[in-house]
Amino acid sequence: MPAERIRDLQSEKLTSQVRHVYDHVPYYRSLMDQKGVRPEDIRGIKDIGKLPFLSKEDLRETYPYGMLAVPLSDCVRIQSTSGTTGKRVIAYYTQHDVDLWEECCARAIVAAGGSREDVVQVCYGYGLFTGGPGLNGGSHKVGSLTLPMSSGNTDRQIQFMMDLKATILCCTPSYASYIGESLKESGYKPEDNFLKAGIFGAEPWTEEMRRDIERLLGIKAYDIYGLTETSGPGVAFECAAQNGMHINEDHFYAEIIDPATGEPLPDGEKGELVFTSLDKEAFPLLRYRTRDICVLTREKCSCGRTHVRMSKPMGRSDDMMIIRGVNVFPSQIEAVLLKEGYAPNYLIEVDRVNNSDTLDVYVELLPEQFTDTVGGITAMEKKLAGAIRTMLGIGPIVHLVAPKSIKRSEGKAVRVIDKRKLHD
Ligand code: DLL
Repeated sequence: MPAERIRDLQSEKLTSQVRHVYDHVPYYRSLMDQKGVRPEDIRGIKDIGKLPFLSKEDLRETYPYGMLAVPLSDCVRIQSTSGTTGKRVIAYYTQHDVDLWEECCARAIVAAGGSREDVVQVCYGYGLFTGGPGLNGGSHKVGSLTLPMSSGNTDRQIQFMMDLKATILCCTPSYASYIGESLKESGYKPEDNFLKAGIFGAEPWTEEMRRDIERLLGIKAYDIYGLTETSGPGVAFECAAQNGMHINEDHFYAEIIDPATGEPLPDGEKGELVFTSLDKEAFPLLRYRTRDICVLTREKCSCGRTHVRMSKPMGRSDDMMIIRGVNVFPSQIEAVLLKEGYAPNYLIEVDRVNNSDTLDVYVELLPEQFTDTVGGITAMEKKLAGAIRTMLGIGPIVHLVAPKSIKRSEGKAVRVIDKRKLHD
């Protein structure tokens, strides 16, 4: 669709979406009222800047049902983010919303060369995480044979991949790399498998990692982006040009803003990505601040698609990290330390070794916790690591260190050392 027609379509959808949200979500209505903006003031995309922003804090405030825009009985599904302590986001879907989401994922699969002739192996996690269900639904829509593997059990992944001749692999880039290494260790060469493409996302990855994975698996590796708040994966995806991800603009309107001032920035400038879902029914967020830092471009793409492209996320405007595909806030780790009776003197160290994330948490003992039996310390470390694993869903290595041994900062405490070079 030519760009002008897309804009007309977006304007049409936005005006009715704003009315829908205003009429059914009292929380957003009061935000609009506070800003002095009424649904009739929004006549099209040109007016979108008049609307208030939403952020994770608003979702926390309204947990669990406050953002719902339809009766609960119209909803058929929820999905949710990892993490607890009020950071968990619950997304609701009507059947229409599920269809729309799966359609977006189907487009990603087709853009990666998928068709009904393909065998799509989905090893994103199934369950509350959106990765598995999203790509699973997209693959069904395309008519491909879908292998609902979920993540883990790599030996079984490899067995199915080889026996059923999987042609498209969907998982996080770290897991793709791990599968590639495991194939190699099992004696397979890249040309031995039947894969032609991979659709990888949910965490930052570099061009270098792309080349590694492509070489290891003998495939073309495509990026896919999304977040639970907007449905899940499929908000944007790469085409054969592998030069930015096309945003499904007929369903999601994208803006780039200055994260400090909230001012909109022109195409080509780096800033925070903001999404408005134009036709979701149950959980239709308007001007949702993703905290992902990106650049948008409307330059013509060689694939012929006219949808705007986003760069790979280049960082975050908050302190969220993605470790082994799981969203982690330092405050979640701190909450566990306090609950387990430790002082909040800690350091989180994240690294990426052989394309796989490592998480080490250094925690100071209180003087009264100090014990000189090695066994005692090891048991305490194990217990704390278990409590953090329960909170995050991924396990750290905990190092209990002597009281006052973690360097104090004179300004803002430095809690995180991220040694991964995630952005090119
Ligand atoms: O990660 C949805 C998803 C599943 C996307 C499968 C792609 C594939 P959340 O758990 O809510 O949703 O995490 C969303 O992950 O704000 C980004 O910071 C990050 N993220 C997602 N895709 C990419 C990507 C899913 N391709 C958060 N590159 C987002 C870099 C990504 N970061």
